[in-house]
Amino acid sequence: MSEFRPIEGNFQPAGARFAIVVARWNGEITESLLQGALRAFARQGIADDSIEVVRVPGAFELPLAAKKLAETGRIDAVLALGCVIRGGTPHFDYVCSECARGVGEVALTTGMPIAFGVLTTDNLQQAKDRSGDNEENKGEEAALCALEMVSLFQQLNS
Ligand code: INI
Repeated sequence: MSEFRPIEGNFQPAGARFAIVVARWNGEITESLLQGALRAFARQGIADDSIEVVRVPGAFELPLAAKKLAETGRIDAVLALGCVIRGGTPHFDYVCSECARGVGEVALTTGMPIAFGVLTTDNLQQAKDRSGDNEENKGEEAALCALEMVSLFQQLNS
């Protein structure tokens, strides 16, 4: 039997602080993603005053706001929440790819976990299906991801 014990995070990092950046585009959906994230945090005992909520115009702006927050020094992880719904032009592809690329770049350049809670869907129904009051909610998934990554980093730093 292997003697290796994997190092992995849990959902209750000590004294952690979070920022949630929410895009206003498709606001009905992104507000539901925010509610999902807040539900997940509350379930894990994260106090409201450990969470900052910041709004930006659209998904394209999420990476820059995440970078700004990461650089404040008062946050341990950022959640980027947005919703891009396919339209009839290539605009969708540009917004999606720049948002995803940017979020990844911010995580790597700042060294901070940035959870990618951005829906990229073909239609409104798909977005509703992934932002409801259940475990499919991608905001909830992003919060759990951020909690786990902060906990993991705390262990790796100790
Ligand atoms: N932003 C979104 O978050 N979702 C969308 O579906 C969307 N569409 O379809 O255009 C969108 N566009 C705005 C974009 O994110 C920027 O805010 C805008 O281009 C200004 O930089």
